[in-house]
Formats: sequence, C-alpha cells, structure tokens
Amino acid sequence: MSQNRLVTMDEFTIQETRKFPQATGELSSLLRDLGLAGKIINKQVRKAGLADGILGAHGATNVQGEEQMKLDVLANDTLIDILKNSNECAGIASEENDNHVCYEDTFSANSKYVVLFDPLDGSSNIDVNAPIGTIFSIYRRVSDLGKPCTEADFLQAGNRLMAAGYIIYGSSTMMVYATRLGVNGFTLEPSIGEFCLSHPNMKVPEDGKIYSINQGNTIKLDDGMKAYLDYCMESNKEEGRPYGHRYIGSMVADLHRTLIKGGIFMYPADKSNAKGKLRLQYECNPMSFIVEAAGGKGHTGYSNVLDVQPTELHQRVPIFIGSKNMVNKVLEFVGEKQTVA
Ligand code: P6P
Repeated sequence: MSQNRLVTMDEFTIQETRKFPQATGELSSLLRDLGLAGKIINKQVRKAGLADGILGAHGATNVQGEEQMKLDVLANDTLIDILKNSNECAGIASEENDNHVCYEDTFSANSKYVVLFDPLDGSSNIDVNAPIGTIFSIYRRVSDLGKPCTEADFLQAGNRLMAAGYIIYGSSTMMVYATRLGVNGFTLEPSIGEFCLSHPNMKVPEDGKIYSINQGNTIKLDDGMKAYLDYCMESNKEEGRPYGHRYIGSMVADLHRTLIKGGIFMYPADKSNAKGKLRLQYECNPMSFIVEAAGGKGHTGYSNVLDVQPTELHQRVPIFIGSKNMVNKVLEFVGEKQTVA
C-alpha cells in the first residue's frame, strides 16, 4: 500500500485482525456497522439547521426524565435498525430506552456481542450547533448463544469490555474506538464517505493544563471538591496559573479534547446528584475504557470506573477522568468522600 494513501477504517480493522490468526473478524464487522450508523446520523446532524422536522424537541421525555430532542430519536432508531441487521449483535441497550432490546431472529440469537449506546450525547447542544456525539460499548454476551440475550449481558463491569468508542459530530466528524490493542481515531472523508485513519495510537498526556467541570455547580459540591477548584484557580507565582478551564457541556467533546490535549474532566457527586449525573453503562464505562487504553485514568472517587459492578441499566456514578497525574491529584482532595449515597 503506498505510504501517502488514505487508510479507511475497514482496511485498518482488517489489518488489525490479521495480527491474530484466531480472530474471526466479527468485532471488525460490528465496528463497521457502527461506523455506518455514525455516517447516517452525521447526515441527519449536518442538515439539522436546514431540514424541517429535525431541530427542536421531540415532545417526550426519556427514562432519564430528560426532554428528548428529535435528533435523539432519529439517532436511536438508526442505531437500533442498523444493529438489528448486523450479523454480530444479539441485542442492544440504549440510554433512551427503559429496557434492553433482544433481536429475535436466528442470526442475532447466535451472535456473540451486545452493544450499549448513548445515541446522541450532549443533545441539548444541538440547537446551538455545539459538538455532540454517539457513545458505544461492545461486550461479549454472557448468556447462551442461540437464545435471546438477557439483562446480565448488559450489566457487565467496564473491565469486561471488548471495545468502546464514540463518533463526534464536531468541526469534522470522527470515529474513535479502543480495543485492548489501543485507541485509534478516524476522520470522515465526505468525498468517499469513509472514516480514514487520522489519529493512530492515541495517548493521553500524563499531565495537562485544562480542568473541565460545570463550575456553576460549585455551591453544591463537597468541601474536598471546593478545595480542589481553589487549587486549580489559585495563582502559582513561579509557574503562572496552573490550569485553564474549558467546559462544552457535551461529554464526548470534552473527553475528545482531553484525549488529545490532556487535562481532567469531572462530574462529581453533588447535593442534586448524590450518585453523580453521568450514566455508568452509557457514558462513564465506555469513556473510561478509551481513556485507560490511551494511558489515562477514570475514577469514581471510590473505585476505578471500570471496576464498578453495575446493578441497574441506568445507574449513575461520579467521574474524574483524563490525565493520570491530574486524576490522582483530585483524588488527594476528594479522597473517599465521593462514596455513593
Ligand atoms: P450539565 C449531556 O446532557 C451530558 O450527559 C454530558 O454529555 C455532559 O457532560 C453533561 O451531561 C452536562 O451536564 O449538568 O453540566 O449540563
């Protein structure tokens, strides 16, 4: 292959599969299906401001009690439909759905993976044209092949993930995914309609200069977190202000910046969200799998995110995630205080 030719995601995953003679290519096929879903959702997102019936509220609330945007529903339906037609997925669980969905056909019942997703994270940013994203997790099912998947397939700890990733609909559209081999980023080339390798072997810098938190919640935070924010904001005479603050309000966008530039993203427990706001299975586990595969850290304040044993599909946890040294620093201030109430 000539050195300067674009490498598509499909070509890349095939090359990766060839490194393992026993690999069947099923995971690669599932990633391809997720990439297709991302391209279809991207098309809907990109025309949202122009086409009728895409912007604005859907007129219902989801299981989280959050107002559903029309694009939330479009993205959710797209993922459910594409994965139903995949040969590699036995069922799905979505942040937008109360319960998991088993695909009833024989092919799906004999598939060995299940997929969880947040179809459009940060959707409150849609109407203001800020970056949003799709987050996905891939687990090998624990239920018997040939039978419908079970809830246990979707309540596995993050340390059992086979792969996780996101598609970010920003100034460009990118698909980033992690396996145990590492993290790679692919940028959509619209002229050929393919995700092409643009960020090989992504690594989170061990340190960073950015802390990311909704500072409007400060009054609701515990003393340890307030002390940490004071540390971030105090002037350090020798080195100038230690950190800058960035917060987009879209986890995919804040984490993508953190993955590339380093830094820390935090959504701690607070007086309004005693167990944290972000969802373990749809946001915190996949993002922690990606960040840890890139050399960073994801912690709840009481354990590594990936070690939490889920007890319910829509469980929430506090999260401190990003550059390893910055996560360790905030844990010095927070200690065990982020215990789940
Ligand atoms: P807040 C979006 O709704 C989301 O789930 C994440 O993408 C984002 O990081 C967070 O919530 C923003 O929450 O309370 O700061 O608006």
